[in-house]
Amino acid sequence: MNCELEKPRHVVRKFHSRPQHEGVGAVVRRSIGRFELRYFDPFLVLDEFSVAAPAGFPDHPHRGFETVTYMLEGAVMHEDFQGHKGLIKAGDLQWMTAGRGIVHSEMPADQGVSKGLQLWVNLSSKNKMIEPKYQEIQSKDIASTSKNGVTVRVIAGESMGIQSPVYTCTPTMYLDFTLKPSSHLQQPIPSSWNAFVYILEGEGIFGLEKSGPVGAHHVLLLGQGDGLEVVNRSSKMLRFVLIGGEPLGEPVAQLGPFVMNTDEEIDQTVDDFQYFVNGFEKARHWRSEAMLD
Ligand code: FJE
Ligand code: FE
Repeated sequence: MNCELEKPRHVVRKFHSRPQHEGVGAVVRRSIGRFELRYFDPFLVLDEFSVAAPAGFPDHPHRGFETVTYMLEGAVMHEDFQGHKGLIKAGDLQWMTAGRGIVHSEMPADQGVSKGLQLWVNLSSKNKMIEPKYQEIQSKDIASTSKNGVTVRVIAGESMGIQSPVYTCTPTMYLDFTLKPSSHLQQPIPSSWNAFVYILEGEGIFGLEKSGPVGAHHVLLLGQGDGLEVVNRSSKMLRFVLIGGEPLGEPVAQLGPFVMNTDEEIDQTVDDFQYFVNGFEKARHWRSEAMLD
């Protein structure tokens, strides 16, 4: 063991995420953000998405939060109304702070099916109207280390002695773990944070040993404590992400891709978007190349 936890967190809620349709012909398994789990402060959405041309997520706006796209297979072409454009390939990360406003398209750019995770992290009232910003990291540059059968890729925060360069407006940890059969893990998590696990592959025992194994496409909300204990008692690889963040403790007013604190701010946002003001100026004439094809 790399450390000893004093009070390991237990799983307090568990959901299986079934495929549903989103965007235009795309399929997502939504864990956070589904009806039974509207909000897990500061997290608004976690989607495991699968998309193949001609399906995708064509031109749409965001305000008041961040989208974090982590590709698992294939690639997504991203294009926004400021002329920011690029390919997000398998293993790559795009941490997009929409702030006061982004309009963009996210379309598959590979033969076959492109897959990934998209997380929506809420911004505090003081950060909702900041300038949009991107942090983009290629797969080869994502901090990673292995020890005793456990591999971690550090998307945000710190694990096993290594740190991500990503700046998180809302304090956030995002760790991609792979555990070989018979390996186990102890990962500290700040006690005041909300944290959850989403399983990508294989099965593992999370929290209490007697709780039994949980498999792919499940989301596990963790209760109070100072960290997470996981063991892989199966004969296959276990891969999951551990995501945690400091709760904002603020009211949430949401209308689709706009997330503010009050209904008045949502009304203002709808007006801003409709009249191309307060950060949406460039939306007036912009269409993605994907839409012009
Ligand atoms: C969106 C419906 C949507 N999950 N995962 C409504 F589908 C979207 C949206 C996405 C999305 C995009 C990617 Cl690349 C991956 C996603 C939802 O774009 F923003 C709204 N409002
Ligand atoms: Fe988007």
